[in-house]
Amino acid sequence: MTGVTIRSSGLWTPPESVSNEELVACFNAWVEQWNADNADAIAAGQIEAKAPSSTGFIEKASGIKSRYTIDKAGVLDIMRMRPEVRRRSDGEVSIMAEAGIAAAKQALAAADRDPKDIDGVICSATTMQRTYPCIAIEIQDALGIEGFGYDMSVACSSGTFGLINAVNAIATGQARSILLVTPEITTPQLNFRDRDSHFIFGDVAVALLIERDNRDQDGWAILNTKMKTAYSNNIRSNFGFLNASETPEPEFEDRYFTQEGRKVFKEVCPMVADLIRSQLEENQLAANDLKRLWLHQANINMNLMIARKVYDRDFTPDEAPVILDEFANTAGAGSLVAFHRHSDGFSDGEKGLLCSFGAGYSIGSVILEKRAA
Ligand code: CO8
Repeated sequence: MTGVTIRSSGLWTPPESVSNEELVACFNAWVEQWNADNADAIAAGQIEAKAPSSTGFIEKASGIKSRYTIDKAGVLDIMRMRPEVRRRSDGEVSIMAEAGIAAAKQALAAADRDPKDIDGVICSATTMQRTYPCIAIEIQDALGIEGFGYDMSVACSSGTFGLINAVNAIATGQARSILLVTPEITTPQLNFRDRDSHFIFGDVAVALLIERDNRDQDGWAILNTKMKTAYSNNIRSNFGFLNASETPEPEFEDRYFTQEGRKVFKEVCPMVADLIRSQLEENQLAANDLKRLWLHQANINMNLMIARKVYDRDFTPDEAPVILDEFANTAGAGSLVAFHRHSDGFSDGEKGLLCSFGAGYSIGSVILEKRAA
């Protein structure tokens, strides 16, 4: 379609990760303490006792076994239960930029490219740690890239929507090459005292180098892109710049991620399967033409259901790889991390599909074809 290629990818993970066992032990210790502190009110029927979490539930309901975090000690401290982040001066590189730069450097090295080869940086992530200047421009500056950079955000579809923006920029001649960076620092946005969601997210950064197609070099040609959004409050965060001015003042917890997980599951799975099937039809492709689906990584059962609907047959783990066990949900980065980790074994001309889905609702889907030099 466009003469655009994903040339390479890069990944950054924080050095520390938290297992389900560690997370649940902390949560349950906090619950025990909370119930003891509120024993009289609970006994009087004024408030309900809190229920413990369980590793068995988490693994079965989500497929998650561990998650990376920027600060394990803070997450597992029952007096705190959120990462502790040292406030950096304006002269220091920001946390999101630092994570993004590490992933971007890996993508550049993998393709043997230099910052002078890059025309623009798109930083696309669920949330930015500040409003301005753009994280993308900070990354651009740190890498010594001429040209432009901008931030964008479409929750869990941030990675694919960012990729599609990069594809469009190259296809229209605005740029010859773009670095897409998706740093997802999610654990500070997660309420580790909420039993329904305390296990869901992890921190990561992923980067893609996107260039004009060049058949002489390895890469992944973009055959087609598709985006869909449909408004829903079922996944929401009310964190924003108005919070400090709002009357009445929002609760501290209001800044966190919340969701109606069951509704999301029921509503999003058919939307995604329908979109992929119609995209394949529009491109005269059959599901069996796809060697692999790199799906958004929110929940293993969602991925199994969507892959089953798309392939309309049993499929192997290799056809729809899952990275939730190690990474948990990494929001907009998930499908790109699955691609980064599992893009081996393709011959020239074989195809795969990258697809994200999540808050908004939003779906971003991209058909790729392997170019082997
Ligand atoms: N331990 C033990 N039991 C539990 C726990 C727990 N931790 N939590 C809930 N339970 C219990 C419930 O109380 C319930 O008990 P009962 O049946 O007695 O009432 C039972 O387990 C079942 O509860 P649920 O129905 O809630 O459980 P589900 O099977 O639906 O699983 C999931 C919950 C895993 C959340 C599942 O619904 C899910 O993953 N849904 C899809 C959600 C999804 O994809 N969301 C996308 C969000 S990501 C996104 O879009 C990006 C947003 C931006 C990210 C920002 C970064 C932070």
